[in-house]
Amino acid sequence: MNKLQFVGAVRRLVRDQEHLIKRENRSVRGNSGILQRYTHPVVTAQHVPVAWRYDLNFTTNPYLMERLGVNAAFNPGALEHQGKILLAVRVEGVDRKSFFAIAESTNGIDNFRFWDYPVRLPETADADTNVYDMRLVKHEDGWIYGLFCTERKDPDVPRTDTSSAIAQCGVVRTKDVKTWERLADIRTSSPQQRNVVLHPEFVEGKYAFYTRPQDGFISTGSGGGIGWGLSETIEHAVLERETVIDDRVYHTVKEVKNGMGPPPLKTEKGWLQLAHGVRNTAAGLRYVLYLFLTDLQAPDKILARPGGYFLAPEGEERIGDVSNVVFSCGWVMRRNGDVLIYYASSDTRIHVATTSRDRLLDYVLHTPEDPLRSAAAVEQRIALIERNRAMLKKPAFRA
Ligand code: M1P
Repeated sequence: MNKLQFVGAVRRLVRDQEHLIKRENRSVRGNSGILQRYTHPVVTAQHVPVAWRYDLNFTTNPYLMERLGVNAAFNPGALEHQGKILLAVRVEGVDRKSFFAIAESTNGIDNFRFWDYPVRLPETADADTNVYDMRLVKHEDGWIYGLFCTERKDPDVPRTDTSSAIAQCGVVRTKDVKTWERLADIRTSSPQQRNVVLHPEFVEGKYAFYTRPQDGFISTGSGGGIGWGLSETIEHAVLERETVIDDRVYHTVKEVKNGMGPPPLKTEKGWLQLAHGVRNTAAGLRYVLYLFLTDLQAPDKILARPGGYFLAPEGEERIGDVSNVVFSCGWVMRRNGDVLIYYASSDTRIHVATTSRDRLLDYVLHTPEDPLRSAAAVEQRIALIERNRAMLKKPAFRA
């Protein structure tokens, strides 16, 4: 390639990316009545700016190679800020290191564009090897917090074990989503933590956290449910007591493990909670999303628990780096009650699903609970069939 061809190739890269970013995202046909899916993912590795991946200097990169490739863009925190939808995207380089970068859109459905630079996340004295899955929350104390997983190699395993790691919850805060202050990692009695979420309001005058205690890095051991704990301070948060509020249950969508998704949404009927549940299959772990409702005054008390999953991987969502996974750590409720749910599929790309506060409340309050046995599930379904047969006999349904 000569210099002229190089310039042309760079221009094509930029033009193709603009086309991708500006592509309209239409809702897809087929409606469960619960939520609306969309044709295209909203953010992918290809949305990451060309200047973050290629060396654009002909002299130092005559073949126009990606020098710092990006493998995936997934599991974003989400926030409505100054009229824009911001996603704190987990961008994963080809070297497996994840970092955070803000992508912004006006409508939250398409035209997501990364800001000029990724987030420079301050470190603690104990440097993070890998950081991921940031949950953004506007807390009533006036700060915007980002809680994320920080992972470091386990120092207590034999030298031959090069995989074992320790996962803990890191905390940063900001007012403008540009400058971040790092606080101490959260301390709990559990050996490992992932999926820690800060509740947006004080509870009993304290900071309140949803946790996911776990013994091992992948296997949760004696942990695995969604926990709850309070801390006097946020700067050095310590959860003296952690109680499991939503446990794993045999032969349900959360048999192996579960974890809180984004910070809950406040409604007049309670806090809407989105979580992921994991079960094991011959093909590996399967991650789906489920929903429940908790009490306004006591957010650790579950009021309604619809059975089954709310969203599971479909079509191309089923395939990726870690296949058969949907995972969410960000959603936004707009002032008019519209809800934008950001979920990643198979640890690879980000999608949006839209719904509304009223639909979600209807879903959590009127979807039957998991009956936990096949015979009981049949009775549940027969009761529905009988009600529907009576309905279908009405004149309006005939003709
Ligand atoms: O690979 C699926 C997900 O696995 C982990 O979630 P959990 O701790 O609940 O199993 C996380 O690493 C998450 O980032 C990932 O999407």
